[in-house]
Amino acid sequence: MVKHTATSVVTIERFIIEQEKLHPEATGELSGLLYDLALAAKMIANKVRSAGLADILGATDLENIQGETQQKLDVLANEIIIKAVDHGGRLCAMASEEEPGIIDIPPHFRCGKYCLLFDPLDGSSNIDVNVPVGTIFSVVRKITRGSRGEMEDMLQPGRRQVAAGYVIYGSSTMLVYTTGQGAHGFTLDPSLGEFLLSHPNIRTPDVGRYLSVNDSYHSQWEPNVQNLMRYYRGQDGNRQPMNTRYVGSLVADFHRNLLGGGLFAYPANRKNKRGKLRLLYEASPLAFIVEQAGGAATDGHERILDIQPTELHQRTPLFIGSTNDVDAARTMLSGVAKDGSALSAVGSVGAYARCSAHDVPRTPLDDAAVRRIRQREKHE
Ligand code: AFP
Repeated sequence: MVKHTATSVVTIERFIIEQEKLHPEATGELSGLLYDLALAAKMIANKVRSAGLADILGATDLENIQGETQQKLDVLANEIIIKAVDHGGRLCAMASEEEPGIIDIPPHFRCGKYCLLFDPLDGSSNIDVNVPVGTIFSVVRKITRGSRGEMEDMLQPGRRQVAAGYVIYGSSTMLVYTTGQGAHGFTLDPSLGEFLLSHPNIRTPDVGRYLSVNDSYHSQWEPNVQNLMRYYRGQDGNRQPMNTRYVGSLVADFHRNLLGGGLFAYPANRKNKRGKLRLLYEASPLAFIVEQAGGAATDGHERILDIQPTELHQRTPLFIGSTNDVDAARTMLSGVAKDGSALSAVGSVGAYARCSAHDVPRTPLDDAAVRRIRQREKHE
């Protein structure tokens, strides 16, 4: 792989082409799709940036499949993505968080070997108050025989993704993506109109600094989730308290934690038995990215990337971010440990060593490693 220095200017196009060369068998279809998505992201960024100026704010009367009120920018972003990718001959079908069923490729366009699943504008209820929003996408390979994509193609576990990414429309617009060779971030240079490589090979810290969770659900959580949150906050005396930061816009919360280290949690609660977030449009693509950056993601029992989806708009509880913090969730929610004291009893400050990318069981850290982590936490 080409080594880029901090001063070399690398456009996303150049980077995608360089990555493609690592696969001699590649046909260029995935590269073309990623480039089309980058173009869609620039178009959406443009709309988001001028949202306060144009008369496109506020909710429409439409309701999406989740029963939530759609914002006008959701509708626009959805259309922009579909139009940017439907004609390139790379896709056989699409699915969007904003649409009830599979989105077919128009009959006059050629079908390709990939399926795209996306959330066009996540966190859109925040648009009116100028809080960052984002786009999330996931690409899987077609597995059925016909030329058109079918439900079976869409309902694949996240580990089969060939690419995933997100775009954050914040103080600057950033696109972060992976094709399974690390997670790489690009910042949009508005004067050039190009995404430039700004965060090559992102690595997320093993132990998180931030905890992102909506506390207003506290009384609706199961007791084991309440205990887990007490542990993260250092209230049970078993770890340094994490800093709470919650934007309420998944991409913004995830992005901060990916770079700074931390855990985003959206547990199930009494009202939402499967949580709120969607497996295919939100949890799976972000799980692919976080694992590529050295982090992890679980629903509390199972690795997110191993969950077999059964429906397009399936929801899942989500604990995603720094590996040791995600391990604490898995350990406490699956009943292996009831509280943080049990975690430290197995030789951890909420920290388990990673054997490899995702294998379980994990080995407890040795005493020297625990001392190093405690030392590091003290200095943070
Ligand atoms: P909206 O798209 O309706 O704003 O929902 C955003 C979101 O799906 C995700 O981005 C947030 O993390 C989460 O919901 C916030 O949900 P709560 O308001 O229940 O905390």
